[in-house]
Amino acid sequence: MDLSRTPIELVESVYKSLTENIATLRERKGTPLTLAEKILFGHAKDPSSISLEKGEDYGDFAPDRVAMQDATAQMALLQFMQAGMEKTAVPSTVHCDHLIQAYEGATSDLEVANKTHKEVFDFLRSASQKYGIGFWGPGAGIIHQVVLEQYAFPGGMMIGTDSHTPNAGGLGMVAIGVGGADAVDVMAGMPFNTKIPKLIGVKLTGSLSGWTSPKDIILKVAEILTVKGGTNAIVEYFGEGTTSISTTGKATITNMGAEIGATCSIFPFDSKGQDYLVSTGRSDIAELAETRMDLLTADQEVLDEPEKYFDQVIEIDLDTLEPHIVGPHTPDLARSITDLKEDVEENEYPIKISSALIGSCTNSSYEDIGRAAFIAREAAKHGLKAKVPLMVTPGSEQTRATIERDGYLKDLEDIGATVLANACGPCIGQWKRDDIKEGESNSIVSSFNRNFPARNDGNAETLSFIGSPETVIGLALGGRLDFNFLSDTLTDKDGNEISLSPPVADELPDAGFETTLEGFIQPGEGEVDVVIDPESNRLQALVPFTPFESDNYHSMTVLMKANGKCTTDHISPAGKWLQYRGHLENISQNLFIGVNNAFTENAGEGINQLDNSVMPLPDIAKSYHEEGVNWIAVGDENYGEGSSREHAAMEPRFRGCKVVLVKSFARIHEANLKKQGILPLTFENKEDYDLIDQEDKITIKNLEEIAPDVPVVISIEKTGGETKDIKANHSLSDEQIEWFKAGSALNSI
Ligand code: MIC
Ligand code: SF4
Repeated sequence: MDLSRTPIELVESVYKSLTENIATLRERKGTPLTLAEKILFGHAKDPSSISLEKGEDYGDFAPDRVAMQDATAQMALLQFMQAGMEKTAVPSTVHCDHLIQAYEGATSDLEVANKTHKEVFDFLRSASQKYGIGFWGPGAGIIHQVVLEQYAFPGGMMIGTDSHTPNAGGLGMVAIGVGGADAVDVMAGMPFNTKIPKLIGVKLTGSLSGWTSPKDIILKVAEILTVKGGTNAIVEYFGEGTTSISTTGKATITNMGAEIGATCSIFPFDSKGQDYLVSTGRSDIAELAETRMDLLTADQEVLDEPEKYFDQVIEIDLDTLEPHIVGPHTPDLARSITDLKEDVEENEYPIKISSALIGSCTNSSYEDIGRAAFIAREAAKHGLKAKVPLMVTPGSEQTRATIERDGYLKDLEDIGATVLANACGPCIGQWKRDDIKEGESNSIVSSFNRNFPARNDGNAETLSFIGSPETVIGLALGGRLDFNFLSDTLTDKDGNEISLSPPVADELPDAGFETTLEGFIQPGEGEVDVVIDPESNRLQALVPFTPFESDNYHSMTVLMKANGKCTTDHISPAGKWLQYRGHLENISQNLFIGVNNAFTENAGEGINQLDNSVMPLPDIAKSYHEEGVNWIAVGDENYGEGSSREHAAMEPRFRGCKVVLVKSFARIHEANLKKQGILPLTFENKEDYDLIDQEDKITIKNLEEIAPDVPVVISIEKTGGETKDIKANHSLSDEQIEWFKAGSALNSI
C-alpha cells in the first residue's frame, strides 16, 4: 500500500460506513445532528449500542489512521513491540520533527541532528519498516503540517501521539491527540476508547480582514473558554464566518483547540477545503467529498438553532475582532494588540523583545508565510529591518520549497530572518540561545501555540507571548512589546515616518505546491531487525509494570503537592530531556522538576520523608523507588495540561507512584495515567486539597471492590496518629478497572 498519502479507496470505504452508521445514529437519536456527532459516531465500533451519554460514558471508536512524532513514537513503538503484532492494523506514520535543535539554520542544524540522534532515527526507521509504517525522516516536516498536506480528509477520524493532532480538524476530520498506549491499541487492531465528548459550538459571523487572522479567533476562544474550558468537549465551528477562512487558517484554529483542553475541534467542509485538496494534489478526494456534503456538514436545523444541539454556544464577530496577543506563561491570558501597551507597563514585562519567531505546526502555511512576507517586503522597501533576531520554521518541505520558489523566504531574509529546519525547534525547547543567560528575564514573541515557563529556551524567566505571524513580524519590526503596528509608525533610513499596511497574500500558490516526498520512506517488504543496544542511554526495552496489590495503597507517602498550574512541561519537560524519550529510566531523572511544590520554596524541590532532607523531586522519587516506598502525588486544577507525552504518566509509575489525586485533570493526561496503571482520583470536595500535609500517610480503602461511578474513600493519617476520611472520584470504566488490576492497559492485552 502507498503510505505517502491517503488512498481514495480508504475515503470511499469511510464514506460508505459513515452513511450506514449515521443512519443508525439518526434512528437512535431522532434529532438533527451536528457535524462532530456525524463523524465521531460514524466511526463508532458499534453505532447501535454505543452510549450517547455525553461527558459521562466511554465509547469505542475505529479511527482510520494513526500518526506519531519522533519524541512520542519511541515509547509508542516500544510498547507496540510488546504487543507481538506483525504489522499495524491501520495505516500509520512516524514523523521526525521534535528532535532537531535550532541553532544556526536549517542545513547545519539538520546535519547535527542526524548525527546526534542517529540511534533514535535508526530505531524509528527500522521499526517503521518492520511494522509497515510510513516514515518521514528529519527535515521532511512537522507532523501536523505533513498530515494536513498528505493524509487528512474530510469525514475521517484519526488519532495522533501529539496533542496538536486536532490540526486536521481544519479539513473536517475528527483528529484526536492521545498518548502512545492509545495509539498502540489502535495499531494492534483494538478500538480507541474515549469519553463521549460534549459539544461546544462556536458561531463565527462577519469575515476576517486587515491584520486580523485565524490565530486571533483561537486566541479569543482561549480567552473566553480558558485552558480547561474545552475539556472532554469537541469544539465545532459554524456560521458564515467559517467560509472566509482558508483551510490552513482553519487548521490553525483547530490546532490550538489543544490549548483549551478540547478533545478536538472541527470545521465543516467547504469550497476552501476543495481548493486545498486540489492544490495539494488530491483532486480525487475533493471530487468525492463534494458529492457527500450531507456527511461533511452539520444538519441545517443545527445551524438554525444551535443552542438546542450544543451544550454551549459562543459567538465571535470577525468584523470587529482585533489582532490579539496572549501570555506570558499561559495561552489564555489574552488582550488585543491595542491593550498590550498598557498591560506591559502595568505588569512591568520586559518591554524590549529579545527574539521573534514564526512558523511551527500552528502557523507555517503558505498563506501565513505569505502574509508575513508581505509585511517584510514593505518594510524592506523602506530599508527597514527586524530590530530583533527573527526566526522562521517552515512546517513541511513541500511548503518550504514553495515559499522559497515564490520569493517569500527571501522577503523574510531581507529583513534579517534566519530560516530554521522544517521541524519543531524553539517551539519545543530545541533552541540553543547564546544571547540570553539562564535566569535572565526577557520577552519573546512567537506564532507558536504554547508558552508555559521554560518551554522555548529552558529559561523560566523568559516571558513568551503568542500572536499571529503577522503580529509577530509587526512587533519584530518595532522591536518592542508596546509597538502597536495598527497605529504607531516606524522611522525609515531617511527619517520618514512609515505606517505598516495590513498584509495581503494568496491562500494557496497559483503555481501549485512544489510536490516532494523528500525524506519519506515507504515500509519495506523483507525481514527487518529492530535492534536496541542494551547499553544505550537513548533507548531501553520496557519491562511490564507489576499488577495491582491492595497493600500498596496503604500508608502511602506524599511525594509532592503541586500548587497552581502543573502542566506536562512541569511534570516531564522537553528541551534537553527529549533525548531520553525512548529510555524510561533516564528520562525519569526529570520527574516533576518544574513543579511548584506546596511544601517547599523552589520549583522542583521536595522533602524526602526518609531523611527529611530537601532534595530535587526526581531524586526523592528515585530513592522511594529504590526503598520500595509507595507514594502519591497531589495536584491542583487541570493537572497534566498540555502535551500528550505519556512519559508524564510512565515516569511516576516507574518510580512507584500509585495514585495521583487532584482537583481536576486534563483529558489526555488522565487517560495516560489510566493506561499506565496509576489510579487518577479527583477530590469530591475540592477544599480537601488543603487537608493534605507533607507528613501524612494516605490509604485508599477497599480498592479490591473498586467499581465504576462509586467514589473511593481516602483515609488521611496525620503525624499524631489521628485520621480523617475524605471521598474522591475516579472515572474508570469496567474495562479500565481491568487495566488497573492488570498493572497497565498493555498488561491486559
Ligand atoms: C508539545 O507541543 O508539547 C509537544 C512536544 O508536541 C507534545 C508532544 C511531546 O511532548 O512529545 C504534545 O503536544 O503532545
Ligand atoms: Fe512541534 Fe510545537 Fe507543534 Fe508541538 S506544538 S508539534 S512542539 S511545532
